[in-house]
Amino acid sequence: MKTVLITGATGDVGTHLSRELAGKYKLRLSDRRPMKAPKGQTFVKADISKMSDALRITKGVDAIVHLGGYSVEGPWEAIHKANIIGCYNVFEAARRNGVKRILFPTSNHAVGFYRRDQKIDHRVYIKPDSRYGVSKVFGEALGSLYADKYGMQCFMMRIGNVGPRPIDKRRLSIWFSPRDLAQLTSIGIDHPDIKFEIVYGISGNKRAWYDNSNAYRLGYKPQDDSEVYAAEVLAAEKPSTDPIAEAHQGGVFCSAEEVPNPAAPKKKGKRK
Ligand code: 15L
Repeated sequence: MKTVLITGATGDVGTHLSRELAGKYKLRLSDRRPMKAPKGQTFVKADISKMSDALRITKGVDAIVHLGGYSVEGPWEAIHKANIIGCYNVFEAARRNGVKRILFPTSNHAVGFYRRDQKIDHRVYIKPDSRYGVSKVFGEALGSLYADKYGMQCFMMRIGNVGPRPIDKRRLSIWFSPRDLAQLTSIGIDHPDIKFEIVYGISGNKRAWYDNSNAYRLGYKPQDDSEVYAAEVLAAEKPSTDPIAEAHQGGVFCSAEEVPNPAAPKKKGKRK
């Protein structure tokens, strides 16, 4: 059984992922916040903005799913520490420890300034919608560098919005169910022929803005489609007062300076 490190394990995506992958891999969970590891998994407390911590947690694993970081638009200092320094530390620590495979859950916000009437694939040039989006592009660039220069196998998932169900009209296009997240992550961990790939982390949504053919080429067969929730979600949707958010795929990330985490609506700038 492969040993897989999940950073940012106490966050929303990390919680869904570790639950879904339990039993399939030997999971080593890590975060700067403490948690009790479920049976059969281990937890290691670490702050990835410190290289010594990054080196400690990446030792002896077969693959890394690097979820740890600042997960929404917010102050540059926080994004810089977690998503630029922290992300670099994880890639570099993986290289020094001889870990070949790294999965980086990048974000729809790396390309959030594409308009909603456009369909984009994995080859479009980047159009980040926020400082957060720029930090995700930085992670994609690190993946490309570490693949080309050091022969690492890097799987970049531009994640939409993970949750048990889509929460609003925009998320009907980018929803990613936990079981589809687990399936795509497993492809990233196990596919024998990964060098550097960008895929979109979304379910098989009828309303998708993405041509996800690269994920399908690698064997991804999503089981869910947000369309089953569409009538209910649209009936609850309030009319938009933000034409910039409404026109672009990244929504409010395109217009706001701070965005609350939808998984924790009362707290700003919560970490994944
Ligand atoms: C993201 O990248 C965030 O991590 C998540 O909290 C959501 O805001 C999501 O994008 C989204 O676009 O809904």
